[in-house]
Amino acid sequence: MNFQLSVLRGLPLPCQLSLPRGKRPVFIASFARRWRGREDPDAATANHPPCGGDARQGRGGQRGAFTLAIIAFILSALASFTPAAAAQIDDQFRVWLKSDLWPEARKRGISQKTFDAAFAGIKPNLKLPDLVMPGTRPKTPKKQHQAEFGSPGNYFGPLGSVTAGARARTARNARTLAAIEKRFGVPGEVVLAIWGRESGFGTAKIPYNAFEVLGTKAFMATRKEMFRNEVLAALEIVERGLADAKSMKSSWAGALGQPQFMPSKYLRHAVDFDGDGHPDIWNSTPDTLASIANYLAHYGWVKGRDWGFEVTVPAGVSCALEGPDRGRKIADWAAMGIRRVGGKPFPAAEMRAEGFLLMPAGRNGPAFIVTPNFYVLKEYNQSDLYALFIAHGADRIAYGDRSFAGQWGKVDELYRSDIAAMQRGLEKVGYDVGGADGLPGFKTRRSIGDWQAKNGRAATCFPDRGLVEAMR
Ligand SMILES: [Ca+2]
Repeated sequence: MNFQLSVLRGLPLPCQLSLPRGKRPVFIASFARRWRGREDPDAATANHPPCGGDARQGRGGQRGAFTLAIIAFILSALASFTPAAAAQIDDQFRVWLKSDLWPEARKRGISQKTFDAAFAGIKPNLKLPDLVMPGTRPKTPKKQHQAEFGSPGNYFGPLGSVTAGARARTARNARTLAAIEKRFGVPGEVVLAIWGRESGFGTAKIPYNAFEVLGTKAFMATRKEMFRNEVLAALEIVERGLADAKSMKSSWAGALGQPQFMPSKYLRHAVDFDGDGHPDIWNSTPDTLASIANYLAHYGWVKGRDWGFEVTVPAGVSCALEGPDRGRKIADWAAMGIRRVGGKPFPAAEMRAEGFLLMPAGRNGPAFIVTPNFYVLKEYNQSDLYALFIAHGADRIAYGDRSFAGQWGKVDELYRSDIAAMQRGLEKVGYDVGGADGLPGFKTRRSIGDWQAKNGRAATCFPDRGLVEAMR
């Protein structure tokens, strides 16, 4: 039943059958055939479109029966239609595998044996999010599937379980973590925080077959090309004997194992650290922890540098100065009046090095001076809040629980489509928002601040309803 409903969610209703013939998806055509099959002049539904404004309702007492007949018809049509539609998508998927994906896989050195093993019994999983039914157009998502760009303060809810879970595992993994820090230069608490955040230290269920998820998404997701590369990388993992196809479990987004690596990241960064020759990020804790550290090392983790510091920013320093491309010596930020919270000075070695202003909620939340290591954390997940969660969580694991000194203010709840519209408005008047994607990243935040200052408003560097309205 769930399966049928999930198929139906993505389907146009019968009133949308009048697509141009060339663009009509196969399964809609089949629905149309069935619909036409019911066009009996004697039936209550005769000449009556299933929805739309042309319903002739002049039949008085027949109206109730008419409505019931419509409902009965739709229910029976849907009941018989759904499995057929699903079967047609399955067929299209098999054709795509054979005639589209397989030739490219073969060119990349994947054997028939590997390909067949990976896709044996695999059907598209139509319950996955962000799918585009064959022959239809993607819709702009209104709801946020992932929490990273929601209300900033809410993001830190799971911090307690991550820090407690990490502390409970520190002693048990102390030798491994020390060996990892020695080899990769990444502190154990950072690795633990990522492990906890990504998979609850390996306790989270990672239930999907990676080939089902990646195959479905490469076939029919909004970002097909990205997933096509990932499914090919997943095939390479099997081809090289690093993992077998059936044990490659992933999230609904196709991220593998306890560190939640996409397959291409696995190929580049997963390492064997327990000595059995296989980088097993599904079952081996040493492999999982070392692979996380190796990932960060590859992206340039600077050994011996902190990730950053919470600070206070004087009113005279613009929030629009934030961003990884606007670095200054931390001593220069200090000279502008920026201070660490709690009264400690910046460490002397850090004062001489480069730092960056970070204000994830603009003037509406805590502020930070971060180091390049913060941006290495963002390579794991392109969200300031994610990186801050890991960084702050690592501090708590190492130094004990403490909260941010700054308060996360209340922010207007906005849909991504609202923010995207505001971003397009800013783009129209010449601001760089890093792409109108509905996500308030640093380019959007500082462009907001610059626009506000130029238009005589208080610079908050964060989207709000008033701004969305002003940009319409
Ligand atoms: Ca291993």
